[in-house]
Amino acid sequence: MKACGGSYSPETRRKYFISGPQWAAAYQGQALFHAPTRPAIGFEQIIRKFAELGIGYWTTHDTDVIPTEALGTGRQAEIVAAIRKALAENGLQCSMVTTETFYHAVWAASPAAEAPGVREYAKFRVRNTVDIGHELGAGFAVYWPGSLGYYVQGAIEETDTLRWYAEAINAACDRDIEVAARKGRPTLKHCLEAKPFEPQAEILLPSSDAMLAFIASGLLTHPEMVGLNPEYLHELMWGAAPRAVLARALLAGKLFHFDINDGYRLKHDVDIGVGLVNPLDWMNVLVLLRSHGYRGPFNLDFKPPRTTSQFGVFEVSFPTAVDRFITLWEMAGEVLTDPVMEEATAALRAGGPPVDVRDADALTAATRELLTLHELMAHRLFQILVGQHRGRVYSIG
Ligand code: 3MF
Ligand code: MG
Ligand code: MG
Repeated sequence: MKACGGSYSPETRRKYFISGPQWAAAYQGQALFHAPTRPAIGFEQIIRKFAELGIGYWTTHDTDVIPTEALGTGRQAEIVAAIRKALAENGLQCSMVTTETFYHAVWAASPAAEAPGVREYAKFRVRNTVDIGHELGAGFAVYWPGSLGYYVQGAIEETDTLRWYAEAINAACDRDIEVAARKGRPTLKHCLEAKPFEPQAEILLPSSDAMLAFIASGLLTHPEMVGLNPEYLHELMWGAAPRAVLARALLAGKLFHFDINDGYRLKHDVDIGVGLVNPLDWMNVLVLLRSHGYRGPFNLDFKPPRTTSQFGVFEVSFPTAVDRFITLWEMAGEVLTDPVMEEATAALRAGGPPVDVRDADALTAATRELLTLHELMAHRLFQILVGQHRGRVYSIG
């Protein structure tokens, strides 16, 4: 780590709205087909480590720390009090809570299963998560319906399932309005997170765009409270351009929260640390977000590799992920004020010399040379990424 250099101080890291998930730090390396490679670790230790590193926000599933059978009981209240204490002692805030609706066997047929009892249980779970969120001072609630779908075709009716799923989201929003009013707090921002596959084979809301359509479908009683938590890799998984996905969310006013990580197109959910696979695309994503005033949260939803030790999780995985994010964010700021990019953008927007706008051939000729700037701009972005714009050179002599 010393040889790598370039680390930001915890004080600097705390200035960014970067959150550390309980589940990412506690991940033991037990991916599908893999046994764990790291020992278990509790929330007190994780919160303390995040504080030392300068990760100012903590996020959690309802069942990351509270056992499923303790949800909604006095035991939950005790655990939530212990979490509040740990957060306060370490100067951290809980920014987001999320309901686990994919792991427990009760979700085998999804949180919107045919059985009315399962659906009532799903409502209990999301309402209870809203309660926990308000107790912990969170501003966001996330829903990842990873089991909303099927393995075998024709058994479930998609329109019924989606209506039933909407009922759970409506229950969460109604509870939120009630609790927020009682506590004198703002309501939470409810964020849907899409993933195209895994763990369910076919997923009913597989992309952020599908979720935008769901939010606008008329099924939600409070669509204004519901937006998106896109995840960078989840969009790559179906072959999308993440920046274009984010642009569509921004236009709809629905970019509430963002899960940051990296990985490969059209592959499974490898959850690699932000910027390790696609740093150029990541820089460009942050250019878009900065230019539209999005300032977070940025949730580190990655998985420290199985080859990284538990010591390495806190000495290498988390600090390097945070520092790459900060570097990419600052580079994105440089892109926005770069004179070459500014001049090229202005020239492109000015267009070529005036010609008859009904004459396609004349228009083509007028902009032909100008459009070479697209490739020049891509080259300039690469130079900014590797520092050549500041005079870093590689050639000898
Ligand atoms: C799955 C995910 C999830 C969600 C989490 C929050 C474990 O691929 O990305 O992380 O982000 O469930 O809703
Ligand atoms: Mg995620
Ligand atoms: Mg994921």
